[in-house]
This record gives sequence, C-alpha cells and structure tokens, in this order.
Amino acid sequence: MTIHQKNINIEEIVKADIAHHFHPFTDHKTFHEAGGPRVITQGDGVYLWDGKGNKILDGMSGLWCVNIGYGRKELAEVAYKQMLDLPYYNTFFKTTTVPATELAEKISSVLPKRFKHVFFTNSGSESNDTIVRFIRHYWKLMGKPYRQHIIGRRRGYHGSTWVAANLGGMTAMHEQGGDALPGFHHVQQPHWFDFGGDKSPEEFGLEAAADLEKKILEVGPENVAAFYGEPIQGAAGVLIPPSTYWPEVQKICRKYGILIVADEVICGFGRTGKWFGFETMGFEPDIVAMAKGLSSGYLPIGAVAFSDHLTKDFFAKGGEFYHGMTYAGHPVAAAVALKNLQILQDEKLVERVAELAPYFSNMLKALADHPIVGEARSVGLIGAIELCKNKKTRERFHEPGRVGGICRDHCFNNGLIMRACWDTMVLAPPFCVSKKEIDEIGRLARLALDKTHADVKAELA
Ligand code: PXG
Repeated sequence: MTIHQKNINIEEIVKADIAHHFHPFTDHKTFHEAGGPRVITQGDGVYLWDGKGNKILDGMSGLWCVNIGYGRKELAEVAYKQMLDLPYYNTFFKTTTVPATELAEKISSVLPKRFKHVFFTNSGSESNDTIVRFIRHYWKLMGKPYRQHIIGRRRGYHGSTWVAANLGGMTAMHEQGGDALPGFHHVQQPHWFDFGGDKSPEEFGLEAAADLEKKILEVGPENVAAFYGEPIQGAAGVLIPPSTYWPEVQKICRKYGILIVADEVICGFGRTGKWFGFETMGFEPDIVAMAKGLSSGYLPIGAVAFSDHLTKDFFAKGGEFYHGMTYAGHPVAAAVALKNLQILQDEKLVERVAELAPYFSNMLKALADHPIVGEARSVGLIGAIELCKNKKTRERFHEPGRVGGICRDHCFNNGLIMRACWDTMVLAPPFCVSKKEIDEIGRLARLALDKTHADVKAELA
C-alpha cells in the first residue's frame, strides 16, 4: 500500500494536540509529561501506521470495532455516493431515508425472527440510554409502573453517558459522576479467574447467577424491570462466563418476568463466531443493543432491536415516544453499515471467525505456560490473557493495572496493540486476520510478556 503520511508534519500535529485536544479516558497530566499522543495516520487490513512510519498490528480492531479490517474501499465509495445523493435527512416525524429503512430491515434479517423493529442511535452509549428509557416507559404502559429497577454486573461496561455509566459497574466512573442515579443495581460478574476460588467454573457460574436472584429478591421481584449484560464482558477483560451462567440467568429472569437485555456492542456482528453473542452463550434476550461492528467503525452508528412481544403492546398503546437523536439513522452511516453487513455476508466473515477460532485459541493457549500468565481464554476472535504473580493460586500483582500497563506498553513498542483491562490483556483482531498474522500476534505477545516478566521478576511468588 502507499504510505501517505510523508506529507504530514507530525511534530506540529503533536504540538497542536497537546495544546487543544481534550482526550477521552486519558490522564492529561501523564499524557503531557509523556510528550503527547502517538498519531495514527493510516490503516490497511489488520495493520496501522503511525506518523513516524511504524507499522503496528492492531490486535484490538481499533476499540473492538473495525471488524472487517482497515482500508475497505467499498465503504468509502458507498459513503461518497450517499453524500452526493442525500447527505442528511432525519427519521423523526414520520419520515425516513432509503438507507435507514434498508438497514433496519437488514439488521432484523440477521437477528432471530422475533426482532422485527430497530431503533437507530449514534453509539453504544446512546443505544443503552434508549433501552433504559424504553423499558421504564414500557412497564408504565403495561400498568406496572413499579417495575423500574435495572440490574447489571460489576465491571459491566455499557457506555459513558450518565445513564449508561450507571448501568455499568465501573466504580471509578460512578465516583466521578456524583450521586448515582436511582434504580440501578450491580451483581457478581462471572469471572472465575478472580472469584471462582476452588470451585469448578461450572459451579461458579451457578453461584454468580444466584447472586442475581439474591438481588432480585432484595429489590423485590415485582420492582425489577430488566437484567442487563454483555454476553461476554469486554472492557472488564473479556470475561467469558462458564457454560452454566447464562442459561441459569435466563431461567431466573423468566421466573420473575424480568426482561433480558443483551448488550451486543462488542459481541455483535460476528465477534464470537456467530452473528450475536447470545447465540454463542445460549440465551434469548428481549432487547439487543448494538454499535461498533455494525459499521465496522467506519462511521458512528448504533441500533437497538426490540422483540415483537414488546413492540406489539408498545405500539398498540399509542402515544409518542419522546426520544431520538438528530443523527439517528443518519443516511451516510446507515449506507456504510448496510454495505458492511453485506460484506460480512458475501465474504462469509462470520463463518471465517468460527473457522479461525481454534487457531486463535491455540495461539493464546500456547502462552499459558509463561511464568506470569495464569490463564488464556477465547471465543471466536475475542480473547484474554490473565497476568498474575502466582500461577497456582491465581494471586494478582499488587496495584491492579500496573503490570498490565507495563505489558501493554511493551506490546505497543514492539508493534502490537494488545489492550490491558487492569491486569488482563485482551485481544480482538479484525476478522480478516490471517493465520500468519495470528502467529505474529502470538510472537509479539510472548515478546511483551518476556519483557514484562523481566521487569517484575522480583515480585513473583
Ligand atoms: N456497550 C459495550 C459492551 C461497550 O463495550 C459501549 C456499550 C458504549 O459504546 P460507545 O459507542 O458509546 O462507546 C461499549 C463501548 C475499552 C473501551 O477501553 C470499550 C468501549 C468504549 C471505550 C473503551 O475497552 N466500549
């Protein structure tokens, strides 16, 4: 590929960035001390280039979103054409655009049949805000206005707007937001490595599900509107629940008439080897939140799909739903998402994830013999490596996130993007990754682990 960044004055960009850019999820003091940002200028397939010409293997698909990989001309062409035809019109007040309607139909076609209606947003956070608003209004319409409480998991991540952050279980985000919003609760996350103790993963899965039932009884089953979960918790560190967990959660929710929401913002559109994470994990949600992989990150767009049994009553009752964003169903983003889904289908990329899954898993499993690796796990093309100081007892290093940060920095400096969620290293490469590139991820990850080991050797138990 042609490298274009030769024409960019990177030093000037870095200077301007430090002077003017207020970054998300960044400690600006250390950011400035470290000399500002690394500037990413180009992408192709699974690779990125920075302003200094370094080639980096993106093991994270951007932020878990560039699923078809970088540099797909078809998406740019579709965006260009749509901008010329109609760059914008809204979907409020009984209007629509062709791409918005076609995309709603397409999303519905890849979901189980009961999901006939799709609401558009611009991000995962907005999808989750939308769902909370819908659910609470729905139960009022159904004559059960007391069903307003929503239960999520500790370290669940559902976005950064204030409702989505309350829904999530990231306590640091809660602390910065002031008083918690009423009606949000959090229960045990199904993370066997940290919380399973001597139990088998299957026993622990049932125990984590039982914590949900305990909370339901505490809040009062008649007051609980919904249970909210990512099929696999991504930002928490790719927590793959034991096989017993989701079926038991579903049983509990059905027992008390509680809706199940699957946040598919990371898992959706093929990441786990099936179209949706709930299909892989074996449960049947009532509502599905989507974003990221919907457009492979080429343009911002999110969506929510509702099961028929909800929309039937909701629509029949009438009355306006006072909710929507200017750019909901933006025609250019919708056209790009539509093309992205078409490419996933035409090139059988979801099937490709399933085919590559054992190879990806073997690459990770081969790292499990490393002295600071306690566990390596994956499903489809999403995986994690647990760092710890005692492989047998799974005891963590002191100061959560410190060693993960060291390992992440070694990775980045070696040319691999592997993210750290505290001391869990996570990977989610684009679906176009080849076996050779998976080998390369394994080689670079081991190199980073070796360097990290050298840094923390003295702390090992
Ligand atoms: N749900 C899930 C499951 C997510 O992972 C969101 C909702 C929110 O989506 P938006 O589009 O509003 O960001 C997410 C986002 C990380 C990281 O560090 C993860 C996300 C976002 C930013 C950083 O792993 N996930």
